[in-house]
Amino acid sequence: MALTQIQAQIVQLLQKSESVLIMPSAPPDGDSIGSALALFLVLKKMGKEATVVCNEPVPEVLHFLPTINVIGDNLSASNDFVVTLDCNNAKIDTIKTNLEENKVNIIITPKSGVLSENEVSFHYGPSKYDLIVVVDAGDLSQLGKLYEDNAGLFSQLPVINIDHHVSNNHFGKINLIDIMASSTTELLVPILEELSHQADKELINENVATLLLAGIITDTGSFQNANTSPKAFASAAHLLGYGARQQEIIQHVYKTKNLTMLKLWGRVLSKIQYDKLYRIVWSTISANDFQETNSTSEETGDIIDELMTNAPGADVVLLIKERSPGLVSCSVRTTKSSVDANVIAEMFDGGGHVQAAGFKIQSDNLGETEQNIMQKVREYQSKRLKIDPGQNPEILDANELQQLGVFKHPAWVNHVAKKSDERLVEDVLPEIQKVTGGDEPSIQKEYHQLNDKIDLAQKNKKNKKKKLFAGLEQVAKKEEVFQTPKVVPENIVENISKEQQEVDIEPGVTYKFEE
Ligand SMILES: [Mn+2]
Repeated sequence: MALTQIQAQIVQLLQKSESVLIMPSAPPDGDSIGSALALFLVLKKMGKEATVVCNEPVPEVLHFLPTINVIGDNLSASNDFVVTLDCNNAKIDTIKTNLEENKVNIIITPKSGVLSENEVSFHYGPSKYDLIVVVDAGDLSQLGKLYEDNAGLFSQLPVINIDHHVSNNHFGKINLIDIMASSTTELLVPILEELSHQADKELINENVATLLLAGIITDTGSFQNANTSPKAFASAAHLLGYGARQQEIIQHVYKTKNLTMLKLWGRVLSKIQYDKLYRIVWSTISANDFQETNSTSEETGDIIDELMTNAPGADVVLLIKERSPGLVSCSVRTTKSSVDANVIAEMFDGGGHVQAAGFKIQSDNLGETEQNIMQKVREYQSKRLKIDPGQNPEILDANELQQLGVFKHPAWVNHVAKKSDERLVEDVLPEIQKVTGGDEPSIQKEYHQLNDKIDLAQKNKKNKKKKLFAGLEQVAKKEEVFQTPKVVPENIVENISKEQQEVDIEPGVTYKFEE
């Protein structure tokens, strides 16, 4: 397939460069890390120097990714600030420096002639890199301190910006921005293939393919989010052809939910609120919640997405977190594309996609910030829904929602989600392998058939969700309840703890309880 002009420029620049600095957005996710490491491996195979740096720690669920250990957290780039003096008009006799409080004076004595300010210029010292590639970041501020501390580097070196966020502000010299792409890794596939083609050797091995597929799977929520396009399926199928280890990704990302995360889930559910009038579901996580459940803000990634599947009737889902002292962050999801999460996030100087976005607010008062956020989001909704501004919200709290049976027991949700992920990926992906190489109409047709399949799988998932609610109090207090029932062949579920004997059980499944 012919490359676009921008893709071709990127290929050319990558080929020309010798030492590339690769920067994923922070906090890192499966897509930003997958993109950065896939590019790293390919450049290394081309015999180039490559460095990946990220400002924030990689979430533990992603530690299985190949070559994850190469990611550094600081830049050894030169920070030298060079003052240059043009000596055409005067010969130099001596140069001295002296320190005066917080200033340094450079004293230059001419042998002959006169020096003037016109002869002085400034620049940064030579860098060990010759190119910067920023992946999956809408804005340079998403690189955090690494950008702030090395701003000079960014004006000195060419920057390639590869991203799929609506909010991307085209900060690069070359900008490959496709908001229709499921993920940044999807955008990298044709570029890495072209590099292979021109190098006349295969640069995409199983590890590279696994990294690229990890970006697609995590950014589409395992092909369930609205951004799952025909191209996402086609790219995924293509990557399987390269030997991408899809099971490994699913196993680590979706099937390993640790106890601390489930405890945090309990906290989130016990604080959930639903504004029926303005159609908003939200919850908060305080610094205390993180501390007492021994979890970190990196572990909240999936919570908002699972909150979504449990928010019937809501348009907007918000998760407000006290991320670090003085910093509150908020994840925004919308349940339909006519409600724009990016617009909501922009009201608070954040950004993202149409149905998934986020923002940060400097504040050390979570309660007050929550109120401010809710007020603005209600204003947004009142315009959309044509509600008289100032009309009182109708709020249901966790207990009322529990009585209505709206929210499910997290252990059950987890159990169902696991089973459904297995079915979705195992059933669907091998079939879309056939799509590779197909023309546009046939891809579209395949895609619609696959979509029907997914709808069916999701319907099954919903039917299977039983009212297995053992009480939110229990959720927050009893750790044992969170242990997911182990599924063994022939629908036998073993090692159910004593507490779970009180809950309903699914027909056709044999449960074995602990002694
Ligand atoms: Mn992404």
